[in-house]
Amino acid sequence: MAVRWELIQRDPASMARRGRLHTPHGVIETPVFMPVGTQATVKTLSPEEVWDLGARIILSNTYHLYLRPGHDLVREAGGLHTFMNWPGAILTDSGGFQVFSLSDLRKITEEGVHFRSHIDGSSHFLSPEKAIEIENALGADIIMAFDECTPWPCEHDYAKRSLERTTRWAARCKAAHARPDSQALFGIVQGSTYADLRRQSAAEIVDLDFPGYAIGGLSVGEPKELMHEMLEITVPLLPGDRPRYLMGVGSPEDLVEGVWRGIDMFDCVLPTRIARHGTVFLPDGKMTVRNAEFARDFMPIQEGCDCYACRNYSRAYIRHLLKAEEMLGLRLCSIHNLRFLVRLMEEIRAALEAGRFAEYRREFLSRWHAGEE
Ligand code: PRF
Ligand code: ZN
Repeated sequence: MAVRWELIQRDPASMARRGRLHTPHGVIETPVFMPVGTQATVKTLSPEEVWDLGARIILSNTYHLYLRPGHDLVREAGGLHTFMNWPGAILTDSGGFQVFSLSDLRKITEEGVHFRSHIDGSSHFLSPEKAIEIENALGADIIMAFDECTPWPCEHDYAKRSLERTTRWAARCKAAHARPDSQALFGIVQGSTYADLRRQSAAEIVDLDFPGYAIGGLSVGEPKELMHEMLEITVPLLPGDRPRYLMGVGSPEDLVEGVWRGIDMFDCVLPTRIARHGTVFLPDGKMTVRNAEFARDFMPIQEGCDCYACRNYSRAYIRHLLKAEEMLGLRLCSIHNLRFLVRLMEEIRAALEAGRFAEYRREFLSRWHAGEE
């Protein structure tokens, strides 16, 4: 079955829309947040726990699974879904970001990227063809083109040469893709924070005709206003009948602002990463439950939250677990943070359906910013 995105509703007040992503592993309502399972596991949680908090699609990584345990082994296991026992949909990133942020001694050529593994220093080579071969073997429902994510800031001249190479690589990815009927290959727009380069990249990538489009190279240290500006320039250039994915974003306010500007899909390590430091999302900003002030606080992390952690445990108990370096503490904070973002997207979809997303956004942001500042 081909992966297909269906437009359900457009918001008259913004660029936001609701849709449905049909995949061989279920139908996913969009806008959607995808928890990250880099090593074929959403850190500290079982697939059942990820499913129970409402996630129906997760992200995994070509770079990591290629290095360890190897894509041949995953294929032999029957693919990533079977290997990790995840019944929902999976999207794999191509390595076009991780190879630049994690590996050592990179050398980029037209052919691809030579690099050394961050695990054992061994030498490897990733190219558009190799990345697609790995993604075909992993068998995710959505696979990403192999791109270069430029750092920020980045010279205009370099960003232009890089995005043009990313376009040539995208064409090579499309040609190398062996399973277009069961795995949707998404193109990625680059162009750093230059309006002209974002327009050029969007035009070139759209010209290659992908079933979905990602916006890469953002949330890499640039000011938020620049990210918003790049979204406002790029989104209108993407076809309205295809899903749009903002890679590696983000925080609760980034999700609300991204949906407002026309984004349908997000992923980010933030909820699970901050959980490991004992930091949790609340409607009025982040809170570090590990702090001493919560030692005798017998309230749940968030009053009224329907997550497993908040239904059963107190801040005082979770703080104790974190201080004692007990794994359950990390698990409970991760469950709460992921449920917070999954529920945020449920609320956004409901607000869109009811025609009150503008109001929802205003109220969410005023509360969030009041707490964060
Ligand atoms: N490219 C790829 N993966 C990514 C990014 C990108 O630009 C980003 C940037 N925020 C996160 N993950 N392939
Ligand atoms: Zn909770």
